[in-house]
This record gives sequence, structure tokens and C-alpha cells, in this order.
Amino acid sequence: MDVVTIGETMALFTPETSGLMRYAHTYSRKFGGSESNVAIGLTRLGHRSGWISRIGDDELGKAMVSFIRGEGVDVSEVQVEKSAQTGIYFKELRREDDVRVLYYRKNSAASRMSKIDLNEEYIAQAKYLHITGITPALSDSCYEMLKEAVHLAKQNRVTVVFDPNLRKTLWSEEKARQVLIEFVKESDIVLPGIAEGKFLYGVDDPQQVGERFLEDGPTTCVLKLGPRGAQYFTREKTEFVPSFTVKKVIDPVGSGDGFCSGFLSGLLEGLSLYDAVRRGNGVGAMVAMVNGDVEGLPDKRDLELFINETDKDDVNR
Ligand code: KDG
Repeated sequence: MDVVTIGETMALFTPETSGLMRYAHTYSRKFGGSESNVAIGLTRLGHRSGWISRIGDDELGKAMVSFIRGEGVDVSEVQVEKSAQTGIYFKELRREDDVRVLYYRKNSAASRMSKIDLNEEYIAQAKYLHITGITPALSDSCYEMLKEAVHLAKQNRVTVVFDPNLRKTLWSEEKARQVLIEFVKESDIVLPGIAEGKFLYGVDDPQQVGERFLEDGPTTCVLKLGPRGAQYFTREKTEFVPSFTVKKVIDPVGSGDGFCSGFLSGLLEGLSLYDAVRRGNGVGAMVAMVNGDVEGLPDKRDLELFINETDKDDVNR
């Protein structure tokens, strides 16, 4: 396994029409969950990924696992929770620049995950453990489980990659800040957005944000700067990597996960940090141009076409 990830995935309902959801009558049903989005992004690019989770004993859970398995992700560590349901979420595309997310996930099956969901051998055989700040927000047992997963990864020399993925509606700001910094301190690579850097450390200059993350322990910080691109920081070097032009943003949700899968696939293939971040930018941009969290994730060929096409005249520099 190249990458193992842990987290909740939900059935995602999106109105077929834009505007206020109260006027929507028909919805499309998709699936979304930051960690499985990353796992799917990796398999599309030719890597092996596995996803640890719990689903309810229900139709949505079954359809979700079939879908994720169908994308080539290993789901052998997904458990069925009899006493809770699979979480769902709605994505309200009010306007092009106003996308809202509504969760119906409290006490969901995945929020019942705990240390017993972890199989040390499964984590130990991976090159990377990918985790996000969504999981510890789900419940105390998920928080404890994630700490244990990081501990197992470190014990087995598996590189820990952490995306803070701040979701303010899931917990208090104070708790979020404290716990997310706790995970930053235990991670090797962090992939925050600039707004998360400001939230965690109270500074908004990219250089200062990058330095603050590194001071807390990770050896690499890749700071996502939205439409501008991303900047990576190590103790030796920092470089800004420009983004690709997105002609029309259709749905930005999932773009950060796309970035992460592109970046990790670059590392797995031994690309330089600059080129891995550039690949991340490419995948992130492609996801934003398609409705759905994973529907825009490219395979290798599409990604290369997009990057080379855009290179001709569309790169933002
Ligand atoms: O990053 C995209 C995720 O936000 C989406 O897939 C749903 O996992 C999700 C969450 O918790 O918001």
C-alpha cells in the first residue's frame, strides 16, 4: 500500500438547481469524504491506497463502499456499525461564489470509530499515513483513535501527512485550535490552507505561516494559497509554485483533497518538491472545474494533458 487514510465519508446530496436549497426538488447523490477523496485521487493516478472507516448497516453505506471499492481503493478495513447510520451531507450551490455545506452526521457510524478500528500491520505496510483535522472533531473516540494511528505510524516509520481541514461547524474554535496544533506537532508533512495558518497561529503572511508550522515540528509544510498556487517550506528551502488557470470554478469542494492526492503521487514517484506541488496544483484545479468532490479527479493522462495545455498560455505567473 502506498497511502493509508482514515476518516468519515458521507452520502452527498446536491440540488440539481442552483440557488436556495428550499426551492430544490431534485438532488443528485454522490459521495464525499476528505480522506476517501484523497484515496480515490491516488488510485486514479496509479497508486495503491487504503481507507479505514465505519459505515452504517444501510443502503447508503453499502453504495458508498461499492463506489469507493470500484475506484480501486482497498476497503478491507471498513467496518459496519449496526447501531448508527451512515452520515450524509448537502452541498448548496447558491451562486458560483457561494457554496454551502450542511452536515447531518452527528453520532454517525463513522463518529463511533475508536482504537479498535486500527490494525497495526495495515498501517505499518504503508509508505504514508494520511489524516485530516476532520476526524478528531467527530468524537472523543475518533480523536483517541487518530492519536493512536499516528503513534503506530511513527513506530513503524510511516510518514504522517496531515491536512488540518478546519471545519468550524464541527467543534469550538478553541478546541479546534488546540487539537489541530497537537496533530501538526506529530506530523512529518502538513498541508494547510493560508486561512488555516492564520486561524492556528494568528499570522497571515505566507512566509511567517510556513515558518510557524515548521517550528512546531514537521519537516515539510505546503501552504495552499487558493487560486494563486502554493508555497512549500522545508528547513533548507522555500519556493512558490504558481497555479493553473481555472476558466470557471464549478465546485471548489474537494479541491484541497485533489491537491493532496496530486502532491502525494508526485512524492511517491520521486518528483522534486516543486514538481510534486505543481502536480497538486494541477489536480486541485481540475477538481474545482467539475461538480462533485471526486468526479473531477484526473487519471495520469488527463492530468498531463491539462498541465501541458495550460502551460502553453494559461499559467499564472
Ligand atoms: O474536502 C472535501 C470534504 O469537505 C468533503 O468531501 C466532505 O469530508 C468532508 C467533510 O467532512 O467536510
